[in-house]
Formats: sequence, C-alpha cells, structure tokens
Amino acid sequence: LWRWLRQGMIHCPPGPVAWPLIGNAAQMGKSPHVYFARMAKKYGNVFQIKLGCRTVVVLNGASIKQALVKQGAEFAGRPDFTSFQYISNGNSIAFGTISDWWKVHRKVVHSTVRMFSTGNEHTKKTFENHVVCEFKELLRLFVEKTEQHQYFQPMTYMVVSTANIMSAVCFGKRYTYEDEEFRQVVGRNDQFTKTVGAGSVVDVMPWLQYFPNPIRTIFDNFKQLNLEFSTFIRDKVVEHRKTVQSSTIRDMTDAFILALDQLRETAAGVTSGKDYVSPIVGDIFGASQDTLSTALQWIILILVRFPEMQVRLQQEVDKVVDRSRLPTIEDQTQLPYVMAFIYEIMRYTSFVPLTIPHSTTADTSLMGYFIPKNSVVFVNQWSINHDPAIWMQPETFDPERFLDEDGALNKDLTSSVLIFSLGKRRCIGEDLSKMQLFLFTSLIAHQCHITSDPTKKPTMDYEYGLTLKPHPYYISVGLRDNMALQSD
Ligand code: HJJ
Repeated sequence: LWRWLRQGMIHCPPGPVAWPLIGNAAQMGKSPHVYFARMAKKYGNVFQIKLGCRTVVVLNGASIKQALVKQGAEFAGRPDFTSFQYISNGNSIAFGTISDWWKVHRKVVHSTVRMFSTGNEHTKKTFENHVVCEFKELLRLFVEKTEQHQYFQPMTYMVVSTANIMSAVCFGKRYTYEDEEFRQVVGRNDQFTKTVGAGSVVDVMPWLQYFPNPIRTIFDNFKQLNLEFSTFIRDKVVEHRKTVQSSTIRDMTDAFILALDQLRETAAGVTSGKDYVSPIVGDIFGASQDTLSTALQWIILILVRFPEMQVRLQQEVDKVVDRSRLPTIEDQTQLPYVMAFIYEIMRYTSFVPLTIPHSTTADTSLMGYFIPKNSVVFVNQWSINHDPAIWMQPETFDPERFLDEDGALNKDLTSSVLIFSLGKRRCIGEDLSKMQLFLFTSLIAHQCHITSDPTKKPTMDYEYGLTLKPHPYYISVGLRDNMALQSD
C-alpha cells in the first residue's frame, strides 16, 4: 500500500483545507455530525479532516458498513485519547482497544447481559418487573410535582429512574430521588458525554491540559466525576465479593464476579489480584443509565411537542391493553405504532450521532483510499439516519414511515436505522434497550397524559456530545386513571 501511495496509484482521502494548530476544529461548530454530512456531500462518504494534531478519517453512508462489517478487524481499534485513560482507570471495555482478553471479556459481558434481560421468558419477566416498579415510582413523583408546581423539569428524575433500573439489575438496590450520593454519581452525564464525544477538544489538543483555561476546567471535572463513579462501582463490587455464593446469583455483579473469576482461573491456574469486574460493571451501568435516560428525555419531549402522536399511542395501547392490567413485553407484537414511534425517535434524534471513536489496527484501504495504521476514525451514524436516498423527508418526525399499508412494522426499514453501531464494536445492550424503551413508552401511553407549558414550547435544540442531550424543558403530568398507583 505504501508503494502504491508513493507511485500515486492510491491516495489519502480528500477533505477541507485545515488551519494551522487547530485544523478544522473551529468549522465543526455545535453539530459536528451535520458538518460532517455536509462535507460528505462535497468530498464523498470517506473524507479526512485535521483536528488539532490529529488526522481524522470520517466515515459516512455506505462506507460505514464496508469498514465496520466487511473490514471489521482493521477498524475495531480505539485511539489512545487522553480522556479514555480516565474512564475506569483506562480499563473500560467500551473505550479500550482490542486484545485477546478483550474479545473473551466482551463475549462474557454479552451473554451475562442477556441472562439478566432478554435471555428467556423468566429473565424477561424479572427485567420487566424492574421497569414497571421504577415506572410507578416515577409516575408517582411526576404527579406529585405537577400538584406542587403545575409545570416542572423532569430531567434529573428520569436519570435517577433509569439508573435505578440498572442499579436493581446490577446491584439489587434502588435509591430514592433525594439520595445525594446517587445523584452525584449519575447526575453528571452531560459532563461525561461532552468530554468523550467525537471531536472533544482535549483529545486532539492535549496541550490545553497544561495551563489554566475553560477546557482544562471541564477536563478536571471529568477526571473528578470518573474517580467518584469508579469508587462507587468498586465499593459495590467489594461488598458483593464478601458475600457472593455460586449457588445463589443475586444480581449482575455476582454473575460477573463468578464468570470472570472462573475464566481467569481456567486460563492462568490462579486469579491475579487485578480487578476485572469493576470496569465491566462500570461500562454496563454507566452506558445504560446515560443512554436510556437520554432516550427517555427525547421521548417525553417529542410526546409534548406532537400531542396528536401521544393520542395515537394511547389509542393503540388502549385497543390491546384494557384498564385491568398494565402493558407487558408480550404485547409488543401487537403494538406496531409504539415500536414505529421508538424507531423514529432513534432515527430522527440520532442521539448517538457519532459512535465512540474508532482507530485502524493496520494499514488498510477503504473505498479506494489509503488509511494508515492507528488513524482516528469517526463513524457518522447520523448521516445514514438522515440520508434522503433512504428516507423520505428525513427532517420530518413521522413514525408512520415505518408502517406498511396493513399497519405492520416494516422490518427492512427499521433495520436501516443506525444507532447501536455495527461489527465488532456494536452495542451489547441493544435488545435490553429496545425492550426497556418499549415498556416505558407503552406504560406512559397507558397511564398518563403529558403536556408542556403553552407559554414555553420546548425546542429540539441539544448539547452535542457522545449522546445529544435536549435542552431543559417543563412538563405537566396528569393520570388517565389511578390504576398504576393504587396496586401494591
Ligand atoms: C460511564 C456517564 C460514567 C462509565 C464507564 C466507566 C460504556 C453512549 C455510547 C456508549 C456508552 C459508552 C459507555 C459509557 C460508560 C459513565 C457514563 C457518566 C463513568 C464511567 C455510545 O459509562 O457520567 O459517568 O466509568
């Protein structure tokens, strides 16, 4: 490849002209994914930019599947970004580069997550119960806040609520909305997401760490939050280790301790002193609460912006679920509009616009361009979800696009939505997420009616990061009847 490059038979990807020192960083603006989609129109799906000291290859549209699936091994690395070194002390599976152990651990994590969610009928019911219990607590709080203030900001409650679902699964414990320690641990997702998102400034201009400036302050906060987050997780794992028994696996942390200890013992004959469990529990708990609370914030925002869709959801759920019971997982096949709504939330908001940055593990070529080993690679998921060649009027929010003439879910189209990535780095929690979002959405539709302050209509604006966070908004929640709050 290098010889072809010298002989001019293969070229580096084209791209916009870069400024000295900062490169194209200033051009990205507040929505790098939109800027990248615009550059893809000009230079093609594979182009290259300069961010500070780094050359970054940006993948859009069809080049994504080619790279992540067909040439999966070459594109499965992670760059050695400064910020990644502070996540679980540099031992995160999601942010760490690949190795032989990485592959084994990922398999164990995937099957363990399934064992506590979509694995079988029994695990599904247990998971469903966690979601329903947490939904009831959230609804109780929403009604109380509405009585007190009429309109209130629901964001932090949704974070605690989704974190509680995974806390029940991981640790067998839920926290109250007032718990200060828990709010400290899960209440800083906006800071986390800003610092690890593709194009984060410290990662491409590391010299900013070395003198006082606003970027350094953000980075110092990021380090602090990761320290506190890791301590919280490690304490939980230590507590579990004291009482774990292979005869009764209480929760996901128990399962990880047993599975990973056994793995290491079979491999090495002894267990080394290293803690392999905490970084994994950190990834699972951190990723699920950050992403699912963001999804829920977008869902409720869209529900109040499009009241007619909220009514349509209520009508569909009412047809299948009467007032004597709550929606369950088994209802999913009969609620295509609910699923279409969830897919449209994922497509339209694309709230993970770019994946966690990748890097190449070898010199390679893609769509005819040369890409050297250790190149930083950004994967623009948003570009697929808003491609006019795939979607009619991509900038319109319309769940119906996923339904065929008979009102059934169009599986070809739903699988065209890209938000869980592809290939060796694709999301482990996809099935768990879809199940949880289905339950939450149908429970909301069945149980309550949500409205916004007519004088303060919420905007669709967001803060960019690994996940896009909608700006704060106010809602009011009324019960359709009193059923969910009366039982148990
Ligand atoms: C966290 C929020 C954290 C970890 C992990 C160790 C695995 C959104 C996408 C993927 C999710 C990526 C993962 C995130 C891990 C968080 C999250 C926070 C500390 C953490 C594409 O999540 O505030 O702190 O430490």
